[in-house]
Order: sequence, then structure tokens, then C-alpha cells
Amino acid sequence: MLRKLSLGLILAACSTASYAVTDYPDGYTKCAQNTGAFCSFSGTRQVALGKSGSFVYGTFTNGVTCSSSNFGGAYSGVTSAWCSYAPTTTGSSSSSSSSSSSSSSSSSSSSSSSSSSSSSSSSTTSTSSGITGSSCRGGSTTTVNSTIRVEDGGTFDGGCRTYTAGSALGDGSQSESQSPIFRVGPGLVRNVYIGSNGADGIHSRNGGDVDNIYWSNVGEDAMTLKDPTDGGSVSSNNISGFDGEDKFFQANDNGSWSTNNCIVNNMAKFIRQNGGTTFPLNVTANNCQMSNLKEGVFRSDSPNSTARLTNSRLHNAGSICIGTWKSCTSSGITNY
Ligand code: ADA
Ligand code: CA
Ligand code: CA
Repeated sequence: MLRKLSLGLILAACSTASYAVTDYPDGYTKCAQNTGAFCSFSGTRQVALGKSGSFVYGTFTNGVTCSSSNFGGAYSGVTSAWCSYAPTTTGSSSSSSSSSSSSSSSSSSSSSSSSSSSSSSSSTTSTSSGITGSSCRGGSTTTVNSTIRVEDGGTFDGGCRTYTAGSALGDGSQSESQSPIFRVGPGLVRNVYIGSNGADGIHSRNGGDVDNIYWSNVGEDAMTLKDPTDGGSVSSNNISGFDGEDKFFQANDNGSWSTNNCIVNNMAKFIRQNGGTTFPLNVTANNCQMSNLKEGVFRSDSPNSTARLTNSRLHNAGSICIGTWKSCTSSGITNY
């Protein structure tokens, strides 16, 4: 699958490079610039965002706002990039992978969108369409001046409204003296959009989990694992995180930390086991899109820790494994 994809991209690049490099893939229709303008089309289609022959792809139904946040943060601030849509509709189900057997070729975008890269475009579709990150886009804003504690085993549901730190918690800088906006565990925090001041993010203690969280501007870090007593098991699913200085996730105690369906753009690393510690940490990330990581994905100094990245897309993401690990592996990785 990977090899087909690269081959398709190379062939597509060569075929256009011999004439002019365009701001849309061969056969696609330009619909909006990367300014938040709406790209209008009907049905479920593959949509490209990019310029000068280089693109990222997503799959959307009945149009999409042409904005980097809908494409994992790619081309952030690049208003000269364009959205364009594929000439044919794809299978309507969001899990287009379910129709990715040979029967799909007649109805999916792979049928005609671009000759030699037809099989690659269907694999791109099934991969990218499965990675959505958080669905939250924010709402009315609550300024949090005292950490919200969810520690009774219950669920805090933020309804995808915006929660941003007040100055009492910190300023979202790299200062280590800041407090978290949420402290969870045992329990679950879900459907939260973290606003412009991310302070020290979310602290998970006693196995606290998060689901559907959007960090719009990561503070000192986005989430920290501490004191796990729930079998050391923490999950962070359906998440998006943007614009951190250093770490996205910080692990300060032993445990198992799993992430499914994430979009992360513009930080130094996805997860860091506290420097110099050797406790056993087991981290997994699956179905993630990570871009513009200055250092890489996983970093640890512990010979007792494991990390695994699966079924994910990387762009300018540094090294998958940094430092010392018992094992650090990956499979199903696409570079885009
Ligand atoms: C750094 C710092 C630790 C801790 C950590 C965190 O690694 O050295 O003491 O503060 O950040 O939890 O953010
Ligand atoms: Ca820190
Ligand atoms: Ca921190």
C-alpha cells in the first residue's frame, strides 16, 4: 500500500512537472482558497489542499470549509494554497475502508480520478478519512481560574464549548509552575475545546481518561499522566492538538497510555516520558496524523518502556523513536 502510494505520487508529480505544476491534482476542480472560504460540492468526495503540485487529502460530504484545521493543520497560514475536489464521489459511508475491496473501484474515486494513481488515491482516502481528530470546534467560552476536578468516576461533558485558562492557572507559556485546566481520574472528560490559554492542559490521575478534546493552542503541555492506580491505564481518543512549544503529552508515572484517532500539528514531540526516569511506560498511538514535529513522536530515556505507532500519517514529523526504549515500533505508516 505504501509503495503504491509513493509510486502514484511520483508518477503524478512527474506527469504534471513536465508542463506546469498546478495547485490542484490532475482532474480535480479548484473550489476555494485556504482562507476559510467554503469549497462547495455535492456528495462525498476526496478533497485536496495544497499548491505547486503538493497536496494533503481528506474526504468530506457536501462541501468543506477550506481551512488547514480540516486537513490536520497542513498549510496553516498559507492562503495561497487551494482546496480542490475530486471529479467523482466516493462511497457514502465515512468508513470508506469498508468498501475498499475490489468492488469499490467502480464507484469510488479510485475509478478515474487520476489514471496511474487510482489505487493510491483510494488508499489515501481510506486512511485519511479514518483520521478525524476531535469534532469540537468551540463554543461559548468559560474562563477557568480554578482547576476543574473530575475525580468521582463520573463524566464531565463540555458539550464542545470552549474552556480557556485564566491567569490564575498560568499563561500557557513554558513555565513549569502552571496548573491544569482539568484534573481527571478516576473519570472521563469529554467534548472539550481548550481555548487560547492552554496553561498545563489536562492532568490524568488515577487512570483518568479523555475523549474528543481539541487543544487549539497547547500550553506548557496538553496532557500529563500522573499517579495511575487504575491498572495504570489511560486513554485519550478522538483528539486534536495544535501549536505547542515542546511536548504534547507528558508521562510522569508508569502506566499504559493509548491514543486513537488524533491530529497533532506543530510541537516538538507527541509524547515525552519524564526526562531521566526509567519507570515502565507503555504508549500506543493508532490512526493518527502528525505533522511538523520538531523532534519526533516518542521520546524516553527508559530502557523499560515501550511505544508503538500504527496506521498513521506523518508529515515533517521527525523521528518516530527518540532516546532509550525497551522497544519502539511502528507499522502502517504513510508519509505525506
Ligand atoms: C518537565 C519538568 C518536570 C515536569 C514536567 C511536566 O519535564 O522537568 O519536572 O514539570 O515537565 O510535567 O510538565
Ligand atoms: Ca513540562
Ligand atoms: Ca506540564
